[in-house]
Amino acid sequence: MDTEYKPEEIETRIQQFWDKNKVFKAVEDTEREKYYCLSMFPYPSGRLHMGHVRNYTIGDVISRYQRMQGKNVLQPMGWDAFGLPAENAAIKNNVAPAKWTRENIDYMRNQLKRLGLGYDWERELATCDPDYYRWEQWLFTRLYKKGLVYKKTAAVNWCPNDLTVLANEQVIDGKCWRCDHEVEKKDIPQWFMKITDYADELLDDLDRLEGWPEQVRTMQRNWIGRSEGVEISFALEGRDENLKVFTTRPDTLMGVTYVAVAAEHPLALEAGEKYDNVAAFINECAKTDTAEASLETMEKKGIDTGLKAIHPVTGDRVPVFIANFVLMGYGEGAVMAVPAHDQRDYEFASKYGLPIRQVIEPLGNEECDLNSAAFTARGRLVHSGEFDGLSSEQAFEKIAAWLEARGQGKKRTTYRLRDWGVSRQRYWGAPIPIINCNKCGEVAVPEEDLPVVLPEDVEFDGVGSPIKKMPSFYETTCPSCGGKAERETDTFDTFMESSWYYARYASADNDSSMLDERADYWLPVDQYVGGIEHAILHLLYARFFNKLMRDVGLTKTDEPFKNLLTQGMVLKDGAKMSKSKGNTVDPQGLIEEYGADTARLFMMFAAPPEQSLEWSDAGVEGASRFLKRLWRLVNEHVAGGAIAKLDLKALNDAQKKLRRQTHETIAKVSDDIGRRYTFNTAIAAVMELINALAKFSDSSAQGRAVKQESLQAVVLLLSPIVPHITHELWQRLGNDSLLLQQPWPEVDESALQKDSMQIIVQVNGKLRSRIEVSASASKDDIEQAAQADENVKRFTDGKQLVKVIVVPNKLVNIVVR
Ligand code: ANZ
Ligand code: ZN
Repeated sequence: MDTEYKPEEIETRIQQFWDKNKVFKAVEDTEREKYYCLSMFPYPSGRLHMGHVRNYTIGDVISRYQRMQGKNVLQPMGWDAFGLPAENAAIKNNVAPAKWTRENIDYMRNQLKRLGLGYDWERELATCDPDYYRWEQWLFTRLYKKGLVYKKTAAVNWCPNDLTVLANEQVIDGKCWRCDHEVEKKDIPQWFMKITDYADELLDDLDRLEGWPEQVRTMQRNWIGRSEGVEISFALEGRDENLKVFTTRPDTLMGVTYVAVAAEHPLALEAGEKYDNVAAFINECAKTDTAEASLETMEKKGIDTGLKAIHPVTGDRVPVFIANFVLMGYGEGAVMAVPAHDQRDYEFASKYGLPIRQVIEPLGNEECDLNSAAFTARGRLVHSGEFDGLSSEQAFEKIAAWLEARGQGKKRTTYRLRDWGVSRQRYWGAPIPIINCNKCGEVAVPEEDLPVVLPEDVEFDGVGSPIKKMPSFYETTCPSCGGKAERETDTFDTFMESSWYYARYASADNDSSMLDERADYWLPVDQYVGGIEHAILHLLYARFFNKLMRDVGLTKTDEPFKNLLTQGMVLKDGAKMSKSKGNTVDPQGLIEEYGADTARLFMMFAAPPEQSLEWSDAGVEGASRFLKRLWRLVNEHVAGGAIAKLDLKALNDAQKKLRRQTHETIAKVSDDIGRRYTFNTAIAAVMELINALAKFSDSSAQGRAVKQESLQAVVLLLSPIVPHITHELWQRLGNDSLLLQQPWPEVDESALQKDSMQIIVQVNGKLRSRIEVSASASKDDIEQAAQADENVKRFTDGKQLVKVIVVPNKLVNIVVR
C-alpha cells in the first residue's frame, strides 16, 4: 500500500468511483426525512473563482453531514446561463454567446467535479436551455391571464450613436461604454410583474423566516418599505380638482406652509405649458437621476407654479411648488411640506424664503433648534389649535379621523417597492412570449407554441440585439386572428430564471409540466447558501416566484428557503478578491498543486462561514501539512497489524483519557458542524485530538484498540470536509464498508465520565482549597475529604462546625464559628 499521500491520484480515483456509482443521486422516499441543501448556482463566466469554492464547499459539508445524519439529501447544481457577459465576450472574441456559454459550462462542471462536490448531476440545469425557460414563458403567460403582468412605458438608457439600449452596467459616468457618447433616457413599452400585489405577504412572512440572518430580513423590510400614512386632499384655489398628497406625519398638518409636486406631476406639466422657465426646470429635472438614495443629500431645487392650495383646517392659501426631491413614482407624487419637521422641506424653505412653522415640541430633552435644522422626531403638538397637547401618535389618529369625517383624507399604506420591470432589450435571454398584433394588440403565445426558442446561431456585433433584426424570428401570425403579427423581441431580466431554479431541480426532467409532486417532497430548500450581495433582489424575487407558483397550484410551500447562510467574502491583503483589482488566486492552480481536500480544508478552517476569509499561502501550506500528518498517523497505526476488540473494563487511565477526549471531540464537532456551523472550531478540535493521538505511543492490544476507535472517529468527523482522504483512510483502517454510507459517530456518554473530579472547598464562603475526589464519591465521602484537607484544616481547627453544604460536582462550603 502506498505510504505517500498523493492527493491527485486518490482524489481522481474516488471521484470516478462516485460518478460511476451515482452515489449522490437523490431519490424521493417519503419514508425518509429529506434534506434539500442548495448553493447559489454560478454564472458560467469561464472559471470558478475562490468565492465559488468557498460557497460550494460550505454547501457540500452541510450536505454530507446531513447525509450522515440519515437524511435523504438532495444537493443539485446548475447554471445561471443568460446575461450580459456572454454578449460582451461574443463581441470581444467573435464567438456566439451560446457557444461561449456552453463551453464555459463544460469546463466549470469539471472543476466542480474535481473539487469533490457531491451533486446529483442528473438534475443539472442551464437556464439558457429551452427545456428550462419554456416553463418560465409558460408561467408568464399564465400570470398574464391572471392580470399579474402588464405592459407600460418606462425609461431605458439609450445610446443615440449606437442606436441601442444599454444596461445600467453599460452606462459609465453617463456615457456609453462602447462609444463614449452621452446616454439619454428613452421611454419605451416594457413588461412588469405585479410584485406589489404581494408586498404585504412578502413583508409579513419575513417574521416567519427564523432561519435567516436578521440583517437580510431587515434589508428586505427596508426594500419593501411599508409606510402607514394618510392621503390628504388639498383644494386648489379657483379650480375644481383637488391635489392629493401622501404623508406619514399627519400630526404635522398645522405646520404646512407650502405643497410640492414632482416634475412629472400633471400640475407641473400644465404649468410648464404656460411658463417657459417652468418648462426649463422640468427639463432639467428629467436629466438628473433621482435615485431615491440621493434625495437626502441632493441640492433641493424648485419653482413656483403660481397655483395656491387651501389648507384643509385653517383655510390658508399656500403656494404649490415643483420640487426636484419629490418622486412621481411614490405616494401621490406630491407632498405637503412641513419645513419645521422635515429636513428636505426645511432646506427647500430656507432656500426659497418660505415660512417655517413649529407645530411639534420635544417630549423629552431632544435638541430642537429650528434655526439650524428641522425637528424631525415625534413629540407633542403646539400651535395646532384644537389638537394642541396631543402626542404625535394620538394626533395621527385624531387628524386622520378629522380629515376623513370631512372627506378630505384617508388612511393609506404605501410601499417603497415598485413593480418589477422584466423587459430587457438584450439578446442573450429568454424571449418574452408575447405577440403584438395590429388588430388584437398584445397576445400571449399559446401553451402549445411554447417555448419561443431564442435563435442561437447569430452574428453578434453588439449594436442592438440580433433577433430584433431577424424577420425569421419576429415575423409570425397572430394566434388570435391569424393575421400577420410580430413577436416581442425583448428578453427577460435574468433574475427571472434565478427566481425558480431551486424548485425546478426537484422536477428537472419533467417535459410536460413546470413542477410535479416531487417538488412537494423536496421543497422548501432546507439550507440555502450564497453571497450577501443577493440579500435583496434575488432572494426577494425568488420568494415572490414561490408565492406565484403556489397561487397557480404548482407548490404548496409559502417560502422557498427555510434557512439561509450568507457566506463572507474571500479577501486578499484585506481587499475583496476580484478580477478588476488583479488580486485573484485561481482555484485551479490550488487544486492542481495541493488537491481538493487541502483547498476545502483551508476554506473551512480559515474563518467561520459568515465572516470574510483572508487568503493565506501559509494557511494553505498548513492545511496540506495537517492532511499529510493525518495520513502518516493512520498508515503507521495500520502497519502495526490486527486490532483487538475494545474491552472497556480493561482500560488503564491513559487509555481512558484518550477515549474521553475522542468522545468529547465527537460531541464538540457534532455541535459545531450540526448546529453552530463553525467548521473552523470543529477542525481545531480534531487537530487537538490528533495531537493527543500522535503522543499516544501505547502499542498494547487495548492501547491500539483505543487508538483505532479514535482514528475512526477522526476520519468520520473530517469526512464532510475532506471527503477523499477520509474515504481512503477509512478503508485502510480495515473497513469494508463505504465511508459515504457511514452514520455520523455517536458520543459514548460513559466515556465522558471522569474517574475523579475536582471540587472547590470554601470555608465560610472563601475559597481555601481544591480537592480531587473519585467520580463516584458519595456526599459523605466528599464532606469527609474536604474536612480532612490540610489547607482547609488550617481555617477550621479549633472552631465550631456549624454546617457543611455540598453542591454536587462543584463545591463544598464549610461553615464554622
Ligand atoms: C409631511 C411630513 C412632515 C412628512 C414631516 C415627513 C415628515 P416614507 O416614510 O418613506 O413613506 N413624501 C411623500 N410622497 C413623496 C414623494 N412622492 N416624493 C418624495 N417624498 C414624498 O416617507 C413618507 C414621507 O415622505 C411623507 O410624509 C412625505 O413627507 C414624503 F414632519 O409629509 B411627509
Ligand atoms: Zn391579431
